[in-house]
Amino acid sequence: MNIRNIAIIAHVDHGKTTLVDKILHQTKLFKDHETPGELILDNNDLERERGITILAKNVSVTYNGIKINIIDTPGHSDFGGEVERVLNMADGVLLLVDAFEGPMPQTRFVLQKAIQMGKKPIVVINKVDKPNCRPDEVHEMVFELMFSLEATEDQLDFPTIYGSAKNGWMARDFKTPGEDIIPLLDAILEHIPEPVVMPGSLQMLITSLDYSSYVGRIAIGRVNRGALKTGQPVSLCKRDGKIIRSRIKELYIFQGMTRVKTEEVLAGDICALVGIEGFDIGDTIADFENPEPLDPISIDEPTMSMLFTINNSPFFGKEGKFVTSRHLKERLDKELEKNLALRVEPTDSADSFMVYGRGILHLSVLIETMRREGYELQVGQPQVIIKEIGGEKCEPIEQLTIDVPEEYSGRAIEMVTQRRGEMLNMERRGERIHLEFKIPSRGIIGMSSNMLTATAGEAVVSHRFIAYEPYKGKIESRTNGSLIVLEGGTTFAYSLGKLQDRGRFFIGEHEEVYEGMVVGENSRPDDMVINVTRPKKLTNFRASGSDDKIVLAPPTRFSLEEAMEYMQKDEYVEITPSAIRIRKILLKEFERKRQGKN
Ligand SMILES: Nc1nc2c(ncn2[C@@H]2O[C@H](COP(=O)(O)OP(=O)(O)OP(=O)(O)O)[C@@H](O)[C@H]2O)c(=O)[nH]1
Ligand SMILES: [Mg+2]
Repeated sequence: MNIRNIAIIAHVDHGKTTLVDKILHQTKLFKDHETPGELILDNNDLERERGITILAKNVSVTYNGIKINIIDTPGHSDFGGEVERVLNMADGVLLLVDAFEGPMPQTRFVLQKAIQMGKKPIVVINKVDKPNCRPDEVHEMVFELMFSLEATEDQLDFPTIYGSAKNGWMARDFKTPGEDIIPLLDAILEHIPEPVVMPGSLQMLITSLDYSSYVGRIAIGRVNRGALKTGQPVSLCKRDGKIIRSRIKELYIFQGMTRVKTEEVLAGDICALVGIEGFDIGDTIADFENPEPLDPISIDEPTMSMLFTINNSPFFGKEGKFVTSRHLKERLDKELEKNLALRVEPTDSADSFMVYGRGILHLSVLIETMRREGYELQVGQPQVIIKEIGGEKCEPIEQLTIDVPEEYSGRAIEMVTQRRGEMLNMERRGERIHLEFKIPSRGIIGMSSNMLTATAGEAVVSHRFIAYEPYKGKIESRTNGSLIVLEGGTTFAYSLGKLQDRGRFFIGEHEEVYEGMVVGENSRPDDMVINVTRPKKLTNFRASGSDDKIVLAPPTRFSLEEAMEYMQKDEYVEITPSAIRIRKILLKEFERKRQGKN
């Protein structure tokens, strides 16, 4: 069969999408006059801006008469479940590893899944153009990692390709850079097995989905046995054993970056189809008369929850288009159609919903998308999901790695230990120290910005969920209180200037604020209410402003994720298309005092 199915897997930022890009270029998908730019696959706004892949994507190219279906996967650990699922469509993987960083937590996770599922790996040591990279050492590390993951003989006998996806070359040997990525394509044809097709009636596992507002949900998967035809009646085998009779309306295969309509798809190929009602990920599309389901696949359980509520700040409705609880509910319902790891539950209040996800990034991507669409909302502090397992209170635990220059390693270790992290390993890698810890997810929330500050921006931090373990006890969170606005209005340099020694500010002069808004961080542990809207009193002798050239320190501006990690339990983050503000849930000081007493 003239097909190869591969998934590209790696830790975040190791260069997967860049490589897929180059493969698409190399196989002359683009006519010379078309210049689609870089990272054409990261095609939604957020992916482009942040340079990360959020959703796995299928593309396909033809090389030497053979069709290669390629699945580009996200590298961030919040989306690990997605990678695991789409591996079901592949026979082999390209494991990309950064020639400088070497294997990272997510490398281990995705590789382990691929090894367990029996996929044949090709190792690509990428970014060999980086100064101080160490391809040989990294190669050795990958081998050891594979060995420790109990790879089979055949898997351990992996071919290795070196190169620079960015510079558009791949070669068997990193000392002799090439001009193109042909050596990688050759290795794929040579080493990745073609799909094995078993005899039997139709089977296709639905492993992924897409959503279109015209046709609704689109099922994506690989035809395991038999063939699919347009118009064909089929059975949909649900996870719970139920069988729904259905018919295929439209069939598509992947070609380059697009999907093309087709009449028939044979076993071994990957396709997308429209017309099946009521399917979920993990269901099997099977023969109409004689349905035989495949084993269902599991979907990651959420590990984090957050309250979503309508905006009820004094600035409600000023900046957004969609602001009511009905808007919020409809938007969340729509999201559930395609965001597989997301759960939404109603609360006692019709204005609020409990939203469950895989982590800060997973949830912040949703919130950021909503604000761009014109929504206003508020969110509560993210909480990890505590479970009772065998009568014991358990919490999510993560593996955390930190790479820092030696001089900062002491501070990094101290910070992690304070948050109930346990050091597992420490080794020198060149000028830097590589640290490995086990730590409750709770401890990681809010840590990364502090870690960067403590290490002069040098720390490379990475973490991923390992398992639920017994609760590790209280963790001290932020040790600074908030600076809270006493009276709404416009901020003045005069009043901000006088308060500069109280802490750091999140706002500058001439900004609109409201009572109860958090505008800074107190240098002391308690909250403090301050007056930032008082102008300098005019006197008869001088015109205002002439004598007070106040120099304000530039304010700290939080990104959405930073704000989510920074906020306290009694605060909300207010999100509108034009602003991200932190506020007290109770805006008036007397209300907060009264609640504090109860
Ligand atoms: N120096 C160097 N940089 C590279 C190379 N390949 C990719 N990069 C850069 O690394 C960054 C991340 O590349 P991506 O291709 O987006 O990485 P990714 O693995 O798809 O990332 P996620 O999808 O978010 O997991 C980009 O800034 C690339 O330009 C390379 O060979 N050398
Ligand atoms: Mg990517």
